This record gives sequence, structure tokens and C-alpha cells, in this order.
Amino acid sequence: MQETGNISDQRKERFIQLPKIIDDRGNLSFIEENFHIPFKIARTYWIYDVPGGEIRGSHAFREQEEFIVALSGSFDLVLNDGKETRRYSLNRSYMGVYVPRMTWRTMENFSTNSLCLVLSSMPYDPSDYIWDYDSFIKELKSKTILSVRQQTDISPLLSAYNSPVTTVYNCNVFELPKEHNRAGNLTALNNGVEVPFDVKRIYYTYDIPSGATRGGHAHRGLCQYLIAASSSFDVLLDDGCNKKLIHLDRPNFALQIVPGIWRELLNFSSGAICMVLASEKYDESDYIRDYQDFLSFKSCKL
Ligand code: T46
Repeated sequence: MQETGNISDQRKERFIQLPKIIDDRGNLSFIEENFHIPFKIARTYWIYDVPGGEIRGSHAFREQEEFIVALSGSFDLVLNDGKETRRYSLNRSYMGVYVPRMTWRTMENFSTNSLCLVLSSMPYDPSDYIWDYDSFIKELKSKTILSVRQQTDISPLLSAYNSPVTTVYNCNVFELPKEHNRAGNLTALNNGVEVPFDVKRIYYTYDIPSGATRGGHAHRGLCQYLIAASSSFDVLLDDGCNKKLIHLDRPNFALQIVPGIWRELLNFSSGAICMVLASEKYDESDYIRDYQDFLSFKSCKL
């Protein structure tokens, strides 16, 4: 695993470079909570199908912190702390911007096919928004700004996953919420609500050459939501007895993979991005990378 150092105390607005793991199957980057970013993830959302020329997200959050990445295409993030404005051009899947609370932020100049990923420190809370710039300045000047709220510990709903015997029939595709308006589409998942576990890590594969396959392993304890954030690919699931082929081709559908399932990812179309919301941080000892070992693992559970 590549490490970028412990940054838990750094709550300053800035670019953060993410690990980028390059091999001949494409590139992979990942983001772990309280490590690459200085907060615990409570919500993950992504914005897509933004028509050219649209402006999104002119507001500030009283308490929410965010980390924003252009997974595909490009856009500008314009940040204002009440004193000055800074423009960040986002156009690399392995570079993101940390946005502290009480920052006025706007997104603009979206390119065709842009895909914006946002990790947020809080569940959706309309009362956390400041929609008007003058009120934002007033709140900044007053001393009434709340301190950073402790994350609510939402108990992960993992009972279904702890079953020792899992099959491909425990892996299903879910339609996710999609907020549509004139400025594009947004899909948001709150930990423990729309996703039945706490997302501790997000990773995504991109720049995948045609004909490449990925995966070819199982996890002992990891739960995942796989999303075709852009374009499409197939996932072949295998529990040692049964196989199931799933085609993913929409950013508002997720394939839930429970532990103990062998998976292969194939048939990536051009520009495909496989985004994964994971219940645990990266741990190589959780992988079973040899198929015979996987079959032994499954037979031990019977
Ligand atoms: C999965 C499929 C869908 C890290 O250091 N941190 C990470 O968070 C990840 C995901 C990977 N890595 C390292 C481990 C390897 O040295 O990145 C390298 C490539 O990983 P891997 O060969 O496992 O990549 P894929 O695309 O075959 O599998 C990935 C996930 O690892 C796996 O959990 O289910 O995507």
C-alpha cells in the first residue's frame, strides 16, 4: 500500500494527491478516511450528466467538511474563506481538494462527461447549508460558528454479512437515489442508510485498456458496493458452486458484493470507471487471490 502520511490534524484547504497504482490493467486510486483525508466519511455522492455551462454548489456548510475529486473530465472548484477566492482546476483522478467547513464553494466549467466525486464528513442535513453569501460573511464574523461535530456512530447493519456461508444470490444490484435537476444528476449515499455499512474507503479504477480484466480474487470480510460511475463493465461472481454475470452501466445502480465471493471484472468499455465503496480500509490479508485457496475457504464454511 502506498502511504501519504498521517494527516488527521490538517484541516487546511488544499490539494491532496492520492495514491495511483499503475499496472497494465489500468490505474487504481483509493481514499481512506482519517488517513488520506482528515475526517471520517459519513456520506458519498457523485455528480454526473452536468450540461456544459452549468454552475453547481454555490453555498457553504457550517460544519461539513468535504473532499472533492474529478473522477472523469474536469471542472473548477472556486473556494472563498470570506477573505479571498481561490480557483482549483480539477482534472486528474488522483488529485482532490479538501474543503474545510465554513468555506463558500462553487463548481463551474464542467467539461463534457465530467464526473465529480464528493466525500462528506456528515450525513445530509439541510440546516447545515448557508445559501446566501452575505449570511455566510455575517456568520463568519459573528462568534456563533459551531465547533466540528463528533461523527454520529451509526451502527453498521452488517448482520447479513457475517454469515459464514455466502452465495452469489446474496449479491444484488440496487437502484440508488438520483436527484435530477437542470444542472445534472446527483446520487448520494449516507453510511448506514442507503448503504448498509460504514464506508471507510473509496477506490476506483480508470484508464483501463480494452480487453483488460481485473479482480480475480475474493475477500474474507470486506463488503463492497460496485458502481459503474462512467461507461460500463461486467462482473462475474462465483461462490464456488454458482456463478452469476452482472452488467453494470449506470452511475445510479450499485452491485453489493458480500464477503466470500470470487469476482472478476471484464468487458470494460472505453472510459469505464469502476468505483467501489468499501466497508474496511485496505488490508491485503483480507484477500484470497488463489482460486484453489478460495474453494478450500468455502468448503471449510460448509
Ligand atoms: C476488488 C475489485 C473490484 C491498495 O493499496 N489499496 C486499495 O485500496 C486497493 C483497492 C488496492 N491497493 C493495491 C493492491 C494491489 O497492489 O493496488 C494494487 C492493485 O489492486 P488489485 O490487484 O486488487 O486490483 P483489482 O482491480 O484487481 O481489485 C480491486 C480491489 O482490490 C478489490 O477489492 O474487489 O477491485
